[in-house]
Amino acid sequence: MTTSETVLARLEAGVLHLTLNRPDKLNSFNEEMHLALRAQIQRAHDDEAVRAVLLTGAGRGFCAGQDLGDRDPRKGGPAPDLGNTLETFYNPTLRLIRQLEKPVICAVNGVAAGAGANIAFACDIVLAAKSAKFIQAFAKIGLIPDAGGSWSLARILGEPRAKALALTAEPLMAERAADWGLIWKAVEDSDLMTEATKLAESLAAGPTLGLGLTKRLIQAAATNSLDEQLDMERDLQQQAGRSADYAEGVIAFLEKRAARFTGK
Ligand code: LHQ
Repeated sequence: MTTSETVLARLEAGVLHLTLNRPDKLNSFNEEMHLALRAQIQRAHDDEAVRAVLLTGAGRGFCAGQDLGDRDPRKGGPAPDLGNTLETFYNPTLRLIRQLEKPVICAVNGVAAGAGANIAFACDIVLAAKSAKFIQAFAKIGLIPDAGGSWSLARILGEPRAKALALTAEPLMAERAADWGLIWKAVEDSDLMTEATKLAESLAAGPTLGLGLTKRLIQAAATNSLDEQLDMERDLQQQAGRSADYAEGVIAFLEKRAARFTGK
């Protein structure tokens, strides 16, 4: 696994805490940080001890998207191939987050701009500090919304709001993002990490096999017909019904005690 100071990682109580850590650059992505984040998400896939992920940023920002200093046009040379940058760095990580059958919580601690905003929207549950804002900064530099942003904004918000945000690059404050359903909750700045950690730990202690199947099911609903979805619910419920966590959940209910889930 790639280890790097650009992404701090700590496994505690089943939660893999990941902190984007280039605070002087508002945690914008360079190649090292891309690879380090990808390696940690892959670790979350591979390591049974990881039962939830909590992603946040160090310092006053969450993530300002791509490090624009990395490809300074003043240095000359041919125009960069940004499609290749997406294919090599962003898209594999976005896909890994969506495919990970464990809850991914995002605690947006400050400004989230460009790909930084859209990586947050790819996570399963997003909490944001009330002072945080989301900016589709691409329009200011002649680019299009990437890192899945054109997909998630259009799906979650519908065309009118998606287009206005993407075309104007106007900042969207956390509370309005929550009102619009783009994120789960806006919380007091001082409560963000306590609340996000509590949520992540409670999910990590939950029936994570069933939670993972639930994530798969809800994501599939975006493209499935009702018939396809009903078939999928049948198949995944069959699988969930055979899990140790289902048996434990029912027994705990009947015995009027807290369940001890193992994620199996
Ligand atoms: C930064 C950055 C940054 C480097 C702040 N890079 N240093 C793009 C191209 C390639 C492949 C495919 O994908 C993409 C995807 C993208 O993400 S494109 C969008 C890239 N991001 C942006 O356009 C956002 C640029 N940043 C901003 O507009 C502002 O910094 C925001 C609105 C995020 C925050 O504003 P302030 O709170 O006023 O902070 P600041 O601007 O003073 O930034 C603090 C420092 O961070 C500053 O450095 P300095 O040495 O002067 O203190 C900035 O230069 C640096 N920084 N974003 N993306």
